[in-house]
Amino acid sequence: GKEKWPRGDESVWKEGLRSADEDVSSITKSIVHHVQTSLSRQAYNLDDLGAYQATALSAKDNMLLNWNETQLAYTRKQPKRAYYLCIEYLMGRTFDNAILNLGLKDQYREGIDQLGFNLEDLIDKERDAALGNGGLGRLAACYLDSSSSQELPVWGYSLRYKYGIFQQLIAPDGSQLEAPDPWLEHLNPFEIPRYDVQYEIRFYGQSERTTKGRAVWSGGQEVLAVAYDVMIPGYGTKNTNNLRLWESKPKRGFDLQSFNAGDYERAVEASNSAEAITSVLYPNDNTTFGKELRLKQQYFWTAASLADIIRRFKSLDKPFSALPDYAAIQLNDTHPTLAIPELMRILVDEEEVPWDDAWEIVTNTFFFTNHTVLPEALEKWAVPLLEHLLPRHLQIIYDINLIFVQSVEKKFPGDRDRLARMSLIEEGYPKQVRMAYLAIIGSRKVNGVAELHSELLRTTICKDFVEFFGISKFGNVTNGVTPRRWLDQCNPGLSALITETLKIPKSEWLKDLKKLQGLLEYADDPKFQKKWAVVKQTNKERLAHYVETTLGVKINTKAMFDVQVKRLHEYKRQTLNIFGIIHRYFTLKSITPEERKKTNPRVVFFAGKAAPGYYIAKLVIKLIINVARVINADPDTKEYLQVYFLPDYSVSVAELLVPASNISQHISTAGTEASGTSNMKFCLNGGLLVGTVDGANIEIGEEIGDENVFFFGHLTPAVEDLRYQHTYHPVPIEQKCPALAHVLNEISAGKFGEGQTYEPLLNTVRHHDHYLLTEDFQSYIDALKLVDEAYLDQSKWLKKSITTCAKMGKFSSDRAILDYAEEYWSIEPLTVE
Ligand code: C3B
Repeated sequence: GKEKWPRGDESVWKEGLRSADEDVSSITKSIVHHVQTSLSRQAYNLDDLGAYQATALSAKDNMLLNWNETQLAYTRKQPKRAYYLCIEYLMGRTFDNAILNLGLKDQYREGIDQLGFNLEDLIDKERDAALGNGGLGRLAACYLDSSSSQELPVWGYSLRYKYGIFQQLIAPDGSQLEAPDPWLEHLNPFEIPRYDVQYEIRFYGQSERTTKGRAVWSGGQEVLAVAYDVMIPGYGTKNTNNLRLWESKPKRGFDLQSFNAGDYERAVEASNSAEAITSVLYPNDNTTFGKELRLKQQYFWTAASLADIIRRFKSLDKPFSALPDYAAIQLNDTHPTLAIPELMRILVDEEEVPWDDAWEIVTNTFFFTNHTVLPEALEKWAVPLLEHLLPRHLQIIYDINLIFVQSVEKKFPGDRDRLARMSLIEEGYPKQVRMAYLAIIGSRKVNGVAELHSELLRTTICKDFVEFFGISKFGNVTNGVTPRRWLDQCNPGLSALITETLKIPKSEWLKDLKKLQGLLEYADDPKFQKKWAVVKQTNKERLAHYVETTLGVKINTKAMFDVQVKRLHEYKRQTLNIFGIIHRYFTLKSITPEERKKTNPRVVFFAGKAAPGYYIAKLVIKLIINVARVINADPDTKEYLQVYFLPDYSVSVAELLVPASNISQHISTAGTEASGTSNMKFCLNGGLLVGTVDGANIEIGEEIGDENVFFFGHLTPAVEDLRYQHTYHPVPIEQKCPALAHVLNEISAGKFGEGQTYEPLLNTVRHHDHYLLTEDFQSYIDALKLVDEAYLDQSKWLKKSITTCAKMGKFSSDRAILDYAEEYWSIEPLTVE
């Protein structure tokens, strides 16, 4: 028969539908409406926070309309979708980005002005959504922006942590202190609770094998996963994807059985433990911790996400063998690897798919990205813990392993060492499950995040697996960053200059970043260089203003701004930087005032958090702060060298620092930084790099020309040999690198506060020197000398700066996400009309 309108009168429905508020007067009406209703306030008692909330709600309405259209289009057209499972999304602020992507920033600015507020002040009222530690989480956020902007059907899945990454405070003695980040304590205008989307997630209990490889898992504890949706607007398109965050809740308000038995306390305890699962983000970056609650988080999130994906797939009424034609699931690092045994469990135990067919489906649905080769970051879970928390999953892992090991034996008969090396189970007390190996064998393809890193994977961690599966399973997708947030939004001056110079609409180059190459013909043009320099200077003053209001210090904005901002980690070598600064300070002290006047004045900024349990990293912060204290107060040198540690680094602080830098430092020991992504952001904003031949630095050099990067240090192939020598044929640091030895001795002697405090840190360099500071120090100092010389010739410097920006097109996350879409997920753009 004829299709009927679902309910009631279609025309009444259609009349009720709202359209977007795109002109200034509809925008102000919508804001006033939200003040009146959503906030139940009035013009008379509205402060900046309230005005921000009402304005954000109005922007949310606009996004929701597009979000609805997008989801409807997906439901109707049933394209293959990709699901990006990442345990961290470091989103930062949403409002500014939303109105930019909607193309309504000017209209909102004017509307807010008419209502008597200032747009920038309102933007500043938003708290960062800091559900991530560093690079991995920020990459996920950039990829969501690009997937919407490129009109790709991609959904993100993660956890709705009640507390994001901790707030960093600095004690008077320079120690890092941690405070919770209650980011949800005010209304969050950008999330939609979906109380109708809930799944029950089981933990503990017993698993009993039945027939045909199946089992029944029962008992234990059941927890509810409730969905919260976050809209991801694309730039210059209606396409608006979704990030679905799970919150844990007790299954019933509290455990009735215990309640009836009169044990109220126990009942409340059960409800607390359910809620604990999504209460806080683990603050470790590039290390594992092995805590039961973390494993619970991983399973809770992957099980809820898979239940959701499978429910959606089942509504299509297709056989399970078609799952890989409708869904690609990206495992971002090993954190969601339990999705592999979980999908096996759903298919085999619940849907009664034969084991081999289920495995075929699994290995065509999942894709795996590795983000680090650091051994301390390779996840392994103790077998007894898994057995206790997820008994059925452990059985499945054992079954997968048995079949896998048999196939290895078949291909390499009698090679027992190989079997032990490749087994999912590492022998020892206790036995451990190697999550990376499970992710490799359970996925269609595996990739690293920069050329060097992917090559290191193929030759180290994945070597045996390359020999078993063949090389074509192991690819590379070099990371990228979104030019919307990391240029247009954070550097409006540069964005405007680029648009004016290229003489094309902003929307064109922002979505096709290779178009920046059009700037090359102006790289030598003095008039253009002047404009370029003015933009940088304005950004430096904006940063100086921020520093003045937060630290209460005035900064010389005429000096070169030198920035190192990233998580504190020994492999990232903030130590090299601070030791270099001390060396520079001693050098400045040793020359005459006349000679000093000829030097290049430098202001060095550090920022970054240390994991709360990472003792050495915290000592580095303390050292930086105490060195800064001495240097900044020295009347002989303070005009030429200043050092600042900006507390509580965040996405929003990065948006101030990145556009203001003249030079930034990416100086990890060769072979340790998988990619790095802030290196891309600095270059995109015309900042130059000092860097090692590591991660994406290498590809940046290839694009912009090695002569435009200040490279230094040993190369990856030398690292292993050097470490061997340090261990077995150590040479005293006084011989190996006298300049560095002098720096360490002065620290020991108490030049920067109680020397004893720093001994454990200094000893990591004096003994073993795993990160090879003594090997790279001299070449680092030499590189910085070249930086100084280059900066003194401003016209040459500006040419390098313009050329750098112009050639950064490759590093747009649009390129990266399209690469995943084509080479991995096989999904296609779908334009929402
Ligand atoms: C990071 C790596 O340390 C960076 O080199 C890389 O650019 C980003 O991932 C994105 O790929 N990383 C992280 O932030 N956390 C981890 N646990 C592992 C890697």
